[in-house]
Amino acid sequence: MQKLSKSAELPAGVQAPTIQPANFKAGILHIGVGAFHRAHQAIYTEDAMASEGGNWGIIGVSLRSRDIVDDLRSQDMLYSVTTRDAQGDHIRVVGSIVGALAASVEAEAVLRQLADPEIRIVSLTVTEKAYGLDPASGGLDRNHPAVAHDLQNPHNPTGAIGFLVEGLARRRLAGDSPYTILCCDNLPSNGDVVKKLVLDMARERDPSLSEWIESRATFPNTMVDRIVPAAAQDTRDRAAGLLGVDDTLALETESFIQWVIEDNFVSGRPAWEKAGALFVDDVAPYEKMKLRLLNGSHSLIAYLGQLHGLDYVRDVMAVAKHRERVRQHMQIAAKTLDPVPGIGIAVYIDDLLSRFANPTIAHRTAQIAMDGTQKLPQRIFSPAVDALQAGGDIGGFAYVTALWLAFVLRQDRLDDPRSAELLRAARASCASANVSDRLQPFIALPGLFPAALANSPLWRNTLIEQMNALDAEL
Ligand code: CS2
Repeated sequence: MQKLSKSAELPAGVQAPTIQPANFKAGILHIGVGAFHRAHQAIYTEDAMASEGGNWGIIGVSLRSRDIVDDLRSQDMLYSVTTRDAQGDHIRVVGSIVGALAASVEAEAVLRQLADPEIRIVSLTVTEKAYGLDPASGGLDRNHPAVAHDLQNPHNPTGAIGFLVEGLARRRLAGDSPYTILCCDNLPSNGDVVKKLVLDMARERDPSLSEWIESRATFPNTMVDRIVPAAAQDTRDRAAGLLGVDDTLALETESFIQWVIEDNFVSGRPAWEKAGALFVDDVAPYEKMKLRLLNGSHSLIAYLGQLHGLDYVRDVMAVAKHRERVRQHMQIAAKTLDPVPGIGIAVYIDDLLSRFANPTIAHRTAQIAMDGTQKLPQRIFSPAVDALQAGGDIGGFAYVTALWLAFVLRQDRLDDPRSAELLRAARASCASANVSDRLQPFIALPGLFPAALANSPLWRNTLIEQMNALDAEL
């Protein structure tokens, strides 16, 4: 079958790119051009350019995979996104990506783009673990492989923070303005977090570089939301059926999409509000709501699914007692939130329950279960700390933590940057004779639990109770 390309004729019913990519120059460099970015920011950007113009084409950079870059090049940077829900399928071809680079083999080309003043925004979706954040200090983790490498080799970076800093250093040397750094990963205060990491790394090179970045660059916080499962062969087959051509990069997602952003850009931005993005002064209440209600429940669903042999989120939601657990979890997590302007929490919760149950979306519980050490702090442990301090209900948060530990205890290998430590702790835990000692090897892992939990007898006892209850249940 012929491949998707700019000369492919798209059948009626397929929404063609809303802009002519060739008419737009690049203004954004995006690091992490995976499924989420392509089904979220790339669409907002295309719609914003269609509505208000502006040279905001995206150069998609992949830090590790070359395949995605090769695939984009072989399809003239085009790919399709199908939204699926009760209303049926709607497919569009997206044209906002105007170039692609694989940083592992084209690092200098990436740095040249970062140094080019036409690039006014550098955005990122590289997943939580790629930043090299030390959970205990909130600063740079010097043992993180990319951080360690980039501190030693600042001019030849391999990691996200290293590229950002070297790009900014080149701008400063040339007398140009810095770019806005826009983190779109699911981290609390994601802009503030990345700012601290960038400043930490820059300070190691040259304190005056760090001062320049601090006074000139901006790092708006953002909340991003859209459920975008990793594509499977089914996804590509369905897309080929609708497009009449092959699309190696085809994606499927829900129709829901949300982006809340702080409006603090150094040299302009696309008119993302024309595409539905919400600009606010403070993203924190939105992001807390999303991380604790959506992502926290997602982790609950993922471990329930993994422990009960349920492959997809929708399968977990189809079991009444699990669905009820999820609803209860959202209700106790909602008690830890601040008021969110313009959003009714009860409606938000109902919407989440139906989004998770969407029978047309095949979102693997295994995908969400990955990287627990990177996800649970903001999704489960932080609300647990808030609930503990407010004398509230911590049982639900202890339950998700116990599910995660039960999952870890049952694995021979784990997808998690701290897998070796976790599996060692799991072996020690299994070997302990006394049930109340089973938690200790995990509590002893540095920075795994926030101190407010690790040092709380109430939290530890509740967690042990939940671990024992689960043993009886599983
Ligand atoms: C999920 C998120 O994989 C995960 O951990 O919880 O990717 C989730 O689907 C998105 O944040 C939804 O916006």
